[in-house]
Amino acid sequence: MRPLATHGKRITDFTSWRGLLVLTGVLDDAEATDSLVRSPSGAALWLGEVDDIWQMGEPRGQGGPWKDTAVSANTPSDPYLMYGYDRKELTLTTSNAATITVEVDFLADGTWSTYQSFTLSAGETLTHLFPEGFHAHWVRVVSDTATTATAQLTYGPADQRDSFLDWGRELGLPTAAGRTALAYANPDGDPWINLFEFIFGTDPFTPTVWPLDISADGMEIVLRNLTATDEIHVAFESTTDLLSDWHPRPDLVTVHPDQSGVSAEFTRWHFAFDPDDEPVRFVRLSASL
Ligand SMILES: [Ca+2]
Repeated sequence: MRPLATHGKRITDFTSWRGLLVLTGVLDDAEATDSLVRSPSGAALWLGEVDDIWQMGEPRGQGGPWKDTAVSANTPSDPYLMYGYDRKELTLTTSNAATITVEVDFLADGTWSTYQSFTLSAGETLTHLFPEGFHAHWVRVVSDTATTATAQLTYGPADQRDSFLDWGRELGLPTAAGRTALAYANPDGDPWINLFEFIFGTDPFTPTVWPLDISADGMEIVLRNLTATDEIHVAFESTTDLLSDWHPRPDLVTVHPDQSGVSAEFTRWHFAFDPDDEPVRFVRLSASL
């Protein structure tokens, strides 16, 4: 058993047909290719080779044999699959001081070898990165002490998720039509399309009141921390007379000194006004995919 790909696609059904692999869940706006068969009603199927699965995204995942699990001394956990993943990181936590030994079964033949033992104090969390190129088929853990412990593994590059689509899926928003359709939909009919609900961290099903605080010296707003892989670009733009062009003004934006009440995935920003030499300033927030 080994993973071939981790894809994040919404595959609702699959089958084989005349030696081909057939998948459902084609995006409404997917480009026409030789692999797609579309009916007059628009429903589409993907037909390809089983080996095409290798191209759908490097295997990755998170899980493990223990999660806040009450464990007995010297009793190995269930085996957990390790084979086929590239980067492998282990997180161990224990409520009581314990030595937790990681064992691996290299060949899936039931022969367990000690990989390494980790001695943890009560309440300690330890993270261990397996060496590059280390491969085994199964991994399990065993504690020398009865305790409540967690052993979780993070496999593969963690940065290939689409956080915007993940956000939509978790909230039950329709995501089959892709990022753009998700971004522009506005199920609660407030002034904010889903793209801004994602950036503000607001509920796309409940109309949101004006999310800005404005005072004499500037504007405050809490925004989601975006990375390059999110492929969402946010800019503060400004003009002093509405007649000239809007200009991005990153120079006026600073991290607000007060981050109270702001969760780790967000930052409160301050967009500065200067009432002395700029009696009027218009500000807008732009976002693009
Ligand atoms: Ca909305």
